[in-house]
Amino acid sequence: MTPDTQPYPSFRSRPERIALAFVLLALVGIPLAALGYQFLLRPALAPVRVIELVGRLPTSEQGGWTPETIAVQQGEHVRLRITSADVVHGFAIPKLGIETESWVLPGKVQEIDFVAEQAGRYEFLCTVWCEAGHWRMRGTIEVIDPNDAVASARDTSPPTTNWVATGIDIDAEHPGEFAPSSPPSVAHGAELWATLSDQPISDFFANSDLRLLTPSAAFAHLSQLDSPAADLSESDRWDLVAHLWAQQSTPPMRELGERLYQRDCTGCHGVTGAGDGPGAAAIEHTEHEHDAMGRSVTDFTDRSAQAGASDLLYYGKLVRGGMGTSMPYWGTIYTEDELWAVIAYLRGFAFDFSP
Ligand SMILES: [Cu+2]
Repeated sequence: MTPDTQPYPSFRSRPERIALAFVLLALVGIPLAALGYQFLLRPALAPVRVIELVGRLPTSEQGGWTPETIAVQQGEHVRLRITSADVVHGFAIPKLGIETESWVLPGKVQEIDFVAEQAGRYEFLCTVWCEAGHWRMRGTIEVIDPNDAVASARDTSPPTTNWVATGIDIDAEHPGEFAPSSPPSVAHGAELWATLSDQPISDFFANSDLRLLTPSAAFAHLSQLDSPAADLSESDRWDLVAHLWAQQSTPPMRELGERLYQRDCTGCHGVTGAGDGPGAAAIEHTEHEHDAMGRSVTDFTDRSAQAGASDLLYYGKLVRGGMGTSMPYWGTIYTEDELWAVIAYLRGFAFDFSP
């Protein structure tokens, strides 16, 4: 075979081969060295700020987290060493996406390494229902940007939607004028909706913000509108209402809501939403009798109460927290998306979301 007939050029001389080796080395070696520096050498060289954090039952002396406030520099490499002085606790800084992998056990230390990139004030909390005062096991971590005092002081609470302006009294009882006698079926409601294709109804709901409306009010509208929906049975109309509410969220959103609810709310509201968590009884006996408003732990399986509650009412309750009760101000802990996800999941205690 002569050189002219070869289909591809080849490097026959020794200097050419050496030159090629150098080119390849540069092409592969330089990015590798940069990555190695970024992910191996630099973290190893950077100083790590170690913070010891101890959890104690809130009712004990020095109860809660010690320390309760932590300040770190933006971009600083922080290592939290978390332990418990008494019972099983949990630990999370929800808005930084930080959570211990498992329980915080007495005598055992869990380490969490992180770099806080965003200046601001973040709440951390216990994620295991440890006793009636569990909700008090919270503290704040402040991430300081030395060049931006405003950013450092920024509260990470969600922007207050104008639920206050709506004049909703979030502490009042709010039974629905109408309520379903059994959990309305989202799946059946979707089927009915598809067959209705009715202009007055679609127009009405396209122009209403369902977050401001109660299911009871939506049911009343369906019953009054001059449309075939008004001729449906009561239970069918409730299925339509459930379908409309289900449209407000997606399955992944409700899954997120479920994770948060099961982690943060079951202590008092119970696994099935019936307001019968281990904390509920303790609250009734200790705090509740001092609660001038006479509130008790909300039972989300109470269909009348759910029918009378707009999503915005739940939003307000979550953001503000149950002032004077054991409920924290979730507004400083959850993101806006997380707040709406929890609300979407709560509806599942009254509506049947099964396909
Ligand atoms: Cu706890």
